[in-house]
Amino acid sequence: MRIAIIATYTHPTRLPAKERTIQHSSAPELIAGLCPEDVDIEIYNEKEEDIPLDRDWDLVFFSYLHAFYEHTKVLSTLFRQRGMITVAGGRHASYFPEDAQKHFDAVAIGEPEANVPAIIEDFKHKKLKGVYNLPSPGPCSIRPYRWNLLNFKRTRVKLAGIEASRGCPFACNFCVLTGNERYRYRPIPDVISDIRDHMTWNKNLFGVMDNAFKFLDNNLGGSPEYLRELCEALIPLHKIWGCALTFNILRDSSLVKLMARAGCRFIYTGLESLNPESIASMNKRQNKLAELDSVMRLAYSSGILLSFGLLVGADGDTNEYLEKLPQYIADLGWCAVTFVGIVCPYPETPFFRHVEAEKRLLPGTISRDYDSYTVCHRPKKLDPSEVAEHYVRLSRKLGSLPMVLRHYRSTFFLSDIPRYKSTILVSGSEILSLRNPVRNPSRTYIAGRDPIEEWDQRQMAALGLQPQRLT
Ligand code: B12
Ligand code: SF4
Repeated sequence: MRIAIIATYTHPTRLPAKERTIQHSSAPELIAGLCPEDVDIEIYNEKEEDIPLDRDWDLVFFSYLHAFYEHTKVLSTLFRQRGMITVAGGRHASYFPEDAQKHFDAVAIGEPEANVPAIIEDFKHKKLKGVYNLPSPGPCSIRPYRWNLLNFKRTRVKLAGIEASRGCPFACNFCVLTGNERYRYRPIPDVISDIRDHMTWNKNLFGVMDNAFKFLDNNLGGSPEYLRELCEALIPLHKIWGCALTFNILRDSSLVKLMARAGCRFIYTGLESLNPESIASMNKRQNKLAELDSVMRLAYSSGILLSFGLLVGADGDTNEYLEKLPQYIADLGWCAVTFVGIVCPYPETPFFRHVEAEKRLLPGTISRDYDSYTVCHRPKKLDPSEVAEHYVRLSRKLGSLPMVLRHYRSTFFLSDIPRYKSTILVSGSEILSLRNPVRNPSRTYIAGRDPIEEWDQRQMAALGLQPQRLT
């Protein structure tokens, strides 16, 4: 039996662009680990590689987010025309299973640990059902990912990823987890044995990524006690790792130092905004803006690169704030921003319900628009076109070479801990990548105004597919 597991992707520019990046979906390796050992498995990550449309598999699993749905429907329809059986899974499929059932043979809702083995068993016996929604045994049932299927010659800057927890205890109003996913974590011995006994290492780039991995968790610091125990257990492994976590952990000096001793070299935190009114509107009160300088000092002097994500278009944002944002960042003296996006009302979030009730969603949005690079709603104090203009300008400004040089200058000499300096050097490319989403001058970044990818448009017309309208 031949199985393909594909994480699909469409580029924010809506051009047929590929990107080499550390950030990939790890769903293919996870799902491969749930398949029986005697099947042939191929995994694909469309962010870096094209999907071969001429290959033959018996069963194709797709993992996709909202913005990749139209494209994934096309791929599924083409494969089904050639007799292959397709399965949809992931956050969008779980929220819109009825829509997905029109385009895939089966839809898996929620976590895959019980669903995937059931799908394969039913497929073998020609008894595939339309929907699989088996209760999840939770993250303690996570099996070792099939990292041995990663081909670092194809995905050259990918790092092996692992989950220690799922969900998040916070409740930011724009986050797809809020109200949908409880916070739970895995037994620490399971995490350690996965890393020690199963993980594979990327030896590219003269070894700067060797023995390094990333935690995929939305918030590795969901329980500070758990994180402390996890770090203690990681110390003997002598690995290098990165993660995403929340501001409250960054303020805990003994925990940040312990993380550095355990091999942590990079942390990503959703700072979202330097505007207190916007922070309050997002229900992101864990972010203490007055402590920004001290948390950065603590992280970098401990040997950890701390990078931030920013969102524009929140309800407290004004033209004045967004115009001055680069200056606010410059005044901080050091602040590596590696993600800039537009606040997105994902349909399963409290934010969507809020702007929908106030009739502030833009008309004519389709799932392709829900990518955090397209304005889908009308903020309280800005026009959608103003949000788009600020977004493009900020991405260019914050993703520029002078920003990288300032980042290097302000952080390079702050620690001598092994592999700190190489991490700082590699992070320059993540800062420059802020420009990648805005490399299409004909894109307006406003929902309903930009056509979807040309190839998808043509295929959809030929196959009779309609985009999924969300407003
Ligand atoms: C790597 C990553 C990316 C990669 C790959 C995206 C992808 N296809 O997942 C890139 C860089 C492309 C990306 C981009 C963005 N991302 Co991102 N990303 C992640 C991250 C850190 C890890 C994803 C991952 O590999 N997880 C591990 C895998 C195993 O789990 P999973 O993908 O969540 O899938 C679970 C289930 O859905 C299910 N499942 C998934 N696929 C399938 C398939 C089948 C067949 C089955 C049975 C089950 C199944 O199994 C998993 C375990 O329960 C997550 C955080 C997280 N912990 O998930 C955010 C996350 C997915 N990203 C998010 C966001 C907001 C973004 C961005 C807007 C920018 C940003 N802030 O990072 C963009 C825009 C994406 C878009 N255009 O819509 C949100 C959700 C977005 C959404 N649309 O729902 C998340 C949840 C982070 C968060 N809490 O905000 N991201
Ligand atoms: S802290 Fe991050 S993962 Fe947790 S609810 Fe907020 S945005 Fe989502």
